[in-house]
Amino acid sequence: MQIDTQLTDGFLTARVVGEFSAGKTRLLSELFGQLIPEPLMPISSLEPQTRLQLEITYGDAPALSLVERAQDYHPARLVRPLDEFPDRQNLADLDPMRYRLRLAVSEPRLILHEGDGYGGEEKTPKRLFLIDTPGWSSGDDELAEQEASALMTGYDNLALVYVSQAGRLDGVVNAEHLRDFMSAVADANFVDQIQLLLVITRCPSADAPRMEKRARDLVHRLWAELGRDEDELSLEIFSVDFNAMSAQALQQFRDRFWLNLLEPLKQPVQPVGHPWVAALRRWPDDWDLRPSLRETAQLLDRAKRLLQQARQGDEFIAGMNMYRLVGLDNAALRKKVAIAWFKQLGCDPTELSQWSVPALPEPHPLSDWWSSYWQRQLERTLEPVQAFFDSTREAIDRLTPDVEDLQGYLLSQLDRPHARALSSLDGSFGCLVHTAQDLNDEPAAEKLVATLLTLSLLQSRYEDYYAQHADV
Ligand SMILES: Nc1nc2c(ncn2[C@@H]2O[C@H](COP(=O)(O)OP(=O)(O)OP(=O)(O)O)[C@@H](O)[C@H]2O)c(=O)[nH]1
Ligand SMILES: [Mg+2]
Repeated sequence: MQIDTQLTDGFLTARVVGEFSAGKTRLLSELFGQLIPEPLMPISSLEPQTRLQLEITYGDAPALSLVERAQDYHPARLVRPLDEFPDRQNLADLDPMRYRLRLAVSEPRLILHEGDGYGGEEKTPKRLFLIDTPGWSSGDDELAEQEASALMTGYDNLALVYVSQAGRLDGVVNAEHLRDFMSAVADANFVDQIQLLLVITRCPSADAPRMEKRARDLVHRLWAELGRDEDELSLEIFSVDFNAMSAQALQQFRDRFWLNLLEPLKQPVQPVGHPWVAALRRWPDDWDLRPSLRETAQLLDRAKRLLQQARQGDEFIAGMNMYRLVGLDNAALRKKVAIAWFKQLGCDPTELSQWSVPALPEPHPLSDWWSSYWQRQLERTLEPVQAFFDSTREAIDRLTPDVEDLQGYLLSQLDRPHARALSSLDGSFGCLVHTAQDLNDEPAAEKLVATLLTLSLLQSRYEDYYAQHADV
């Protein structure tokens, strides 16, 4: 159920940038909260911590892995899955320009339902990436410094997020980093307008208006120094203190953050639902159960029509009698009766044994259920029908000129198998197949699957109950 199908990696990213210990990783963790299980929670600490870029994107179930991916437009190669978030030391020998961590969370807002704009006409859903980057250190590690500045912007940016501690906003180091950052912003590719979200962490709420104004003035001044126009820049400022926020304030912050982040997409935000719903809606076309449901119903209908043809009133081979068979030997007599039988049915019913029960394409997530329940039930339902036609064939093969009353003979042989076959088609599985045809008009894949599974449970329970009490 949880296999991702049509969803592929998009090129669009939102990078989170800033000095070491600014609160970049904390911001992302707070944004996803309980969607990230404890062992996979990214590590925030008071010393430089993040070493590899951490891409957070959509997955039906939470998962963390080490991937090789130098550029946003390169496919990711899975190096190994991780069952807990590694600390800086454990990643020390990995090249940050080549390797990244990838954290999948079931946050539907990380799905770009109408694609990332690179598919041309084709708008297949894509994964959006929020990327946590290593912070700038205090300047004594030149290599780390270079890496940090190379990772500031992405190939195509939905937005860039700059994080600074309130207390460091006016610091010299931060001002220099911010200047570098602003010139990288000026050169970067954006979906629409240049979109900058600035988050001030450890900001006491009393200081918020003052800090926000200072931050805005600073950014605008640096932007003007680059010779750029204020109107080109869409700037949104947030001030938070994650350690002192109420649950309600945190939720308000999250909502406002997401709203601003996704704003350039101008795509309706999808309602948050069960992750299976999203997974089921992305099933490839050939996983659709409807054609197999229809085929099953057609098979049962065909069997029913043949059974109805097979008996006309009390006659199993209509209009035939011993008078019309006078003078024939055993073989000729049986042949003539068999031909009349085929004609009445409009086909050779021995073909019935070759009727194929529809199978699901491999690897369908419901293939076990289908083969051990659906196909099995269908075979059981058709068995008495086949048995009836086998009995007819045998009754014809036993015919001799001595039989006086042909119809009486056939009736005595076939009355019960025929009734058994009809009632098998009208049994609980036949009813389920009939009812399930209404699902052909159900547009929501998850409702179709849920209804079908519920009906099949109901049918199984009924059969169990019936089997237990049938003898009483
Ligand atoms: N009180 C308080 N602490 C915060 C806030 N934001 C972050 N912190 C703390 O600051 C420390 C650094 O946060 P991180 O999220 O690790 O910072 P970072 O920017 O990811 O740092 P690097 O990965 O080293 O670049 C952690 O101990 C956080 O818990 C905040 O709003 N208030
Ligand atoms: Mg970090």
